[in-house]
Amino acid sequence: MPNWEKLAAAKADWARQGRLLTGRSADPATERLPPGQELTGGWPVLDLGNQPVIVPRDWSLTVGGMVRKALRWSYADLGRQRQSTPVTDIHCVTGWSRYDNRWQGVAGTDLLAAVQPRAEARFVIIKGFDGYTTCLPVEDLRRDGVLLATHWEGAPLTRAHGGPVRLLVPHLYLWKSAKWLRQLWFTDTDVKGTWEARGYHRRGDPWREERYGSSGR
Ligand SMILES: Nc1nc2c(c(=O)[nH]1)N[C@H]1C(S)=C(S)[C@@H](COP(=O)(O)O)O[C@H]1N2
Ligand SMILES: [Mo]
Repeated sequence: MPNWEKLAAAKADWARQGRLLTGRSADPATERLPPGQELTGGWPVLDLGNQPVIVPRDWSLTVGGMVRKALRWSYADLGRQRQSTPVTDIHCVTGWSRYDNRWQGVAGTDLLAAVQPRAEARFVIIKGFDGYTTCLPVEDLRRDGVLLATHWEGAPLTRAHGGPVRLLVPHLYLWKSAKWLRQLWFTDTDVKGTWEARGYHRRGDPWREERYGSSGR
């Protein structure tokens, strides 16, 4: 069995077992560490195990679907957009959180302003160059700290962490933050991605412990 299938099977088991669930939700305004999480100083690497080699010259992002202005940005195009430098915590569904990450890139709000999603676009399907997919409500792209990230702690994002460009959605579990970002596709339907199809939650809010499958959707 390839390694990623072992990981997928293990993580599907965790979803069935409800691993790490405390049964408690928390208010991000008063509790910095979401329920069931542990603080880490390092930055673990988690992915399907086939980290694509993409040099900035070969990277581009396509954005399409239900938008008024579909676009394709090269790495240089991305660098010409307004740059944002949020500092965010990150939270992985496997149980670790890391505080105070300094990022640089293009804010989700600036991307939305450029593509102008149509009113019927309610979700965005996100694809990575390794074949990974995930899906989010469009309004989650408007939140503070959401970024097409090119830099972390003042240096270009490493390949292991999704360089040259990854998505960052810091208010949701990190599986929504696709590495080696390739495409954003706006749609009217919620589509299950790599982990959502294996028992993980459609939205993934750490303070609500939305680790695993949501009911009624
Ligand atoms: N393209 C891609 N993005 C991905 C993944 C992946 O396998 N492929 N794994 C996700 C998961 S499950 C996690 S926890 C985070 C891990 O990011 P890190 O390796 O930078 O910590 O990336 C997410 N983004
Ligand atoms: Mo993950």
